[in-house]
Amino acid sequence: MKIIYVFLVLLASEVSAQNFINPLAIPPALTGNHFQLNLAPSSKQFYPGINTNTLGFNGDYLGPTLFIRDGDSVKIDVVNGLVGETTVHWHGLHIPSNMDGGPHTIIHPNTTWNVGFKVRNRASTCWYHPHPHMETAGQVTLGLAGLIIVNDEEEDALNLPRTYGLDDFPVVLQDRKYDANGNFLIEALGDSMLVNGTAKPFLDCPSQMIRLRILNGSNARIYNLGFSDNRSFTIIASDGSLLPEAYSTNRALLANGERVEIIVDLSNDKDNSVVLMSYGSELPNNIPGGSTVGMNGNSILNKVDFGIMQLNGLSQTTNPVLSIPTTLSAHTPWSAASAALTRRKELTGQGSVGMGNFSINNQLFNMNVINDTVFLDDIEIWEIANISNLAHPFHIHDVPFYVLSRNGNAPAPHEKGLKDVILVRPNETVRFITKFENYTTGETPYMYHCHNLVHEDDGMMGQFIVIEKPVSVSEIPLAKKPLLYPNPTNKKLYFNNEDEPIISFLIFDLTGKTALEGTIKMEKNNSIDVSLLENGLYIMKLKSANKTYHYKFLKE
Ligand SMILES: [Cu+2]
Repeated sequence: MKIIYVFLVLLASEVSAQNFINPLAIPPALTGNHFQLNLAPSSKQFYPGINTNTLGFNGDYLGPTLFIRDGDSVKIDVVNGLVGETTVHWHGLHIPSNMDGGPHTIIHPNTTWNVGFKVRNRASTCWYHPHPHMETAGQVTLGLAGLIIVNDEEEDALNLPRTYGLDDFPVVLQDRKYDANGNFLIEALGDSMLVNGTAKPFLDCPSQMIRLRILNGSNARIYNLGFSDNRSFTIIASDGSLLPEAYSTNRALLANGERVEIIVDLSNDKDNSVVLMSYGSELPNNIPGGSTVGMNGNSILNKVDFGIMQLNGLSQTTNPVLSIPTTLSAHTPWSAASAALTRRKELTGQGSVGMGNFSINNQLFNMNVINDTVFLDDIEIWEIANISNLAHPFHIHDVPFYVLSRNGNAPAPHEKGLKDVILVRPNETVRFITKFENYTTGETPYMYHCHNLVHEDDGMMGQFIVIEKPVSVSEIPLAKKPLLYPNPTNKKLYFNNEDEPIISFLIFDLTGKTALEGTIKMEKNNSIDVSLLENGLYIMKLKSANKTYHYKFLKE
């Protein structure tokens, strides 16, 4: 009982005392082109004398930082030493869907998943974490997450701090809640902080420009980052790239799954300390962490300003970075006019941080339903409208995007780089543009979802496939693919299925909504009556016993 009592006192002093007594753990760096990640159960003392059950990649909590480079071919062997199934998703990387580690790509216990891909990303801070259906929050809470640092030539050429662990530091933010035995509770909001798995951390820094690569690795809490003396800092990167221009500010709002790279000027801070804070008191009620009320959402860290980590200024390194460039990175976002279509996603439902009936377009995730079909090399605008009562961070796999507008306004300076998570507040509509290039999906769809891990596990997720743009009917060689004609049509679509009997069909519109479906009698020539469909473009899926064919047709 004595241990438990001491433990609770430690937690209660978290907010008020702000005593930063433990050196920040820096995850080991792995370089090269072939990595091995072993997932295994473990335990760790976050507080002295209290053992907490954990999961880790190659260790007791979190995982190593993987350094990869644009253009390189990379292999990762993922060994599942857990009791149950898992998947591992490479968040932010543009890679084939069967390597993406979504919920369909299960790694069974005691098996190895061999991952291989070519790096096609700009210099950025990405991360990896499990993505099993309905169990993501649980596995991430116990410790399964790690960073990926992508390098490229453009970033190499800039005078930026980039010596890992010396002037360039990973900062993984996680709030946690413990039970009376000191084990993690799988909940939306925690009541104490871990940074890189360190409680009450301090970081000894050279008194010069330092770079923090900050990941919000929390289940639901959103951080309003700033420093205890309200000093300005410089944002240099968003999720998927450097920003076009360095942006000086004294606050950075960081939602779940988002990354921000900041430069902090400590050149006048030798023998001085400054605390990285979350100014939670400034958050509105509808941002997780900004409200003191709500089922499954209570926490002593809510709606208050709290210290996260103390930076101590020590001596400078031999070649300190003392100033950074203003212009960082070249960006030419696709123009809205080049988009093939606008796809609207409504964030729907009502609830609180840790529970509710949140969904996307009023549809809960179903592993067997493809919500959207995208054509390879199409540029699309996605319009994310939050009509629910809570802010949600929307994340899309496969491709990073550029923000076009937020409630009609041009993106803020810190949202002008590539992103893969975007926070959408209630009554907000965010439009982003992206190009679905390089990869069709084959058997494995890509995901999009709310990155509040509790909402994601509860079904606030959808999936899309990327297929070759259907060629015109005249280009389809006979017998390879059933003929579909006439196209356009105003009444009936005929298809010839001499070689391979078609047994069913599904017609959906370009937003993925099913318009018509049915079965086909096995006869030589068949037709489908589409006269009741509204005029417009549709996708037709014809299924034989072994194959599925996709067509685009116009009803007029
Ligand atoms: Cu959500």
